[in-house]
Amino acid sequence: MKIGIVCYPTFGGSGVVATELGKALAKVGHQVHFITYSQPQRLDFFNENLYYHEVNIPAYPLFQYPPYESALSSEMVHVVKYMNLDLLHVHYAIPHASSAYLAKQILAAQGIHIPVITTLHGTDITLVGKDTSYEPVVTFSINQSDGVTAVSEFLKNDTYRHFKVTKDIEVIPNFIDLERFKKQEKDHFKTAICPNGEKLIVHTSNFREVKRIDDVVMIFHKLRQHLPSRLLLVGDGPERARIEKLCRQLGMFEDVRFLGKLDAIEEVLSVADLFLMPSQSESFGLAALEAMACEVPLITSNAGGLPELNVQGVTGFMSNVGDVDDMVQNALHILHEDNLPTFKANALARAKEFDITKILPDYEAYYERVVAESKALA
Ligand code: GMT
Repeated sequence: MKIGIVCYPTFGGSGVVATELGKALAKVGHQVHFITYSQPQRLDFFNENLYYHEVNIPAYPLFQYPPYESALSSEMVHVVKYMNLDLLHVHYAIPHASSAYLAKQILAAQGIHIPVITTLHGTDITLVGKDTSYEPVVTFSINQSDGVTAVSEFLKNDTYRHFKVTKDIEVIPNFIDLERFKKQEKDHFKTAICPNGEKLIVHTSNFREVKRIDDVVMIFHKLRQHLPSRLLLVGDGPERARIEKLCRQLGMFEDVRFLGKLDAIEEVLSVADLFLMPSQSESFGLAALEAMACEVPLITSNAGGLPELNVQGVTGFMSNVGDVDDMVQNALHILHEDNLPTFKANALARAKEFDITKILPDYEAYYERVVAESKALA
């Protein structure tokens, strides 16, 4: 199949899923065309089936806001037409699904029919999409898509709860490449960070409010009063400066390291003992799955789709959002020497259920179904 993938190219989970999906599809022989405004972060290798088309947004002094959506629709039209695509798969409702709708109409006027699949990732629904500034566009473009997927049952139900969506939504969860995300021998790194055998706690995110990084810091603050430990914070975003200040105020700056954005996150996860994700809302929790694949158990909130990933008392524990004390008690239980090896093994076993080789066929089957249905309707 010839598939166009439209995504945000940055470190965000939706861009990571879209890029890893495209890479995996290319490896099994599909031709994949990425259409976005800059090279996706994880599009980092050559494959004869992979193409990258950059959306060009000409500068014009009259525009306070460059019309990215129009440029994106135009690029979709060009790529569908000249590369003869069978399908457009857009990740994130706004503006990708709405731009795809426009591209589809332009192409239809030229006698070309292109089915569009929209994948909902979370914040496009749970946060920004509900805002009245976007809601009508989100609802319309989901309903106009030929196929819609969501990354968890939670997100599917939340979409139906908050939008007048009439389309069937197929749940296809996030996945993991276990060849890349696996525990590696990085003991020198562990010794450098934890020279006296301290436990290593890790959090990775894009440092937005929804991640509740204050809770990460407070969990660690309380934990280190019982157990010698160190905290690694990976990623960057709007909350980082404030969180650095908080760590200084709590007098624990020496035990917390901010690593910024890292490509080789699996190397850090390889030496971690515990992963924290106390999010306010989380449609799936890809970063937690990456940790599990590297044999790291979880302390998470029970928000959103996290109960579909983290198995209570098996791969880690979940607590109500903001219940820092409960999270600390559970962290101490996991980190106890008698328990840690079992939690680590369980985390890996659970991650294997989301192996990309298991999830990829679900996407392929869904593509074939949607293309066949839309041909029948054309
Ligand atoms: O987690 C983020 O803040 C990034 C965000 C995004 O919009 O790219 O990730 C969302 O999509 C991921 C991939 O499907 C999910 O694993 C994340 O749970 C989801 N984030 C939230 O729901 C907050």
